Amino acid sequence: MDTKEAIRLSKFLSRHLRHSPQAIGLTLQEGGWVGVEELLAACAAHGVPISREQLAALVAGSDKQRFAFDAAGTRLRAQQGHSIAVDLQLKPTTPPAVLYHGTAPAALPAIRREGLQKMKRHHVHLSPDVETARRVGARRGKPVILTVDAQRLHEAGGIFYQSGNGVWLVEQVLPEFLREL
Ligand code: HQG
Repeated sequence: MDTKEAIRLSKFLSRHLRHSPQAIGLTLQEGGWVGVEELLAACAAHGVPISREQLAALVAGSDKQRFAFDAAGTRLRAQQGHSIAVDLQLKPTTPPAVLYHGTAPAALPAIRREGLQKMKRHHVHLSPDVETARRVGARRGKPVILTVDAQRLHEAGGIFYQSGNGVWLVEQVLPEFLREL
C-alpha cells in the first residue's frame, strides 16, 4: 500500500466513522465503536475492500493517530472529529495552562467577534503545541496561530477533554481567552 492509497483509505474510514456510517450501512455503537468484521464487510460491499493487514497498517501509520482499536482489538473507532452524535466517553481533564489553535486568516474577523466555535464538529479542537496548530491551520492556506488561555477558561468553568490522540476538546473559546500569536 503506497502513501496515496493509504490516504485514500484513511479518508474513507474517517468519513464513515465520523460523519456518515449509515451511508455504508453501519451504525456506531456506544463510544463510537464499530466491529472490525462488520466494518471491513461494509467497506468491501461499497467498493472499498480493505484487508485486515491494511487496516492494522492504517491505524498504526496514521500521522495523527486518527483511529484506535479497543483493548480486545475487535472494534475500531475514530478518536475525534465526529459530526454525528456520538459520546466518546471522554473524562473531563485539566488542560495545560496554554493551548493553541491554527486557523485561516479569513476566519479571524468572525473569531475575534464570537470566539472559536465548534462549527460542524462536536467541539473546538485545540493543539498542545504551536507546531501542531500550524499544521492544522495550514490545511486552509497560510495559517494564523491563536493561543488559548486554557487555564483561565478552565477556572471559569470551561470543560476540557483530551482525545486518545492528544487533541484537546472544548465547547467554545470566547474572545477574552484568545490571543493572536
Ligand atoms: C474555524 C483535523 C469562523 C476554525 C485537524 C477552523 C484537527 C471559525 C474551522 C481537526 C470560528 C473549522 C479539526 C468562528 C472556529 N467563525 N470560523 N467563530 N470558530 N472557526 O476542520 O480545528 O485531519 O472543523 O478555526 O488536525 O480546523 O480531520 O476544525 O478553521 O485536529 O483528523 O472553523 O481536523 O484532523 O474547521 O480541525 P474544522 P479544525 P483530521
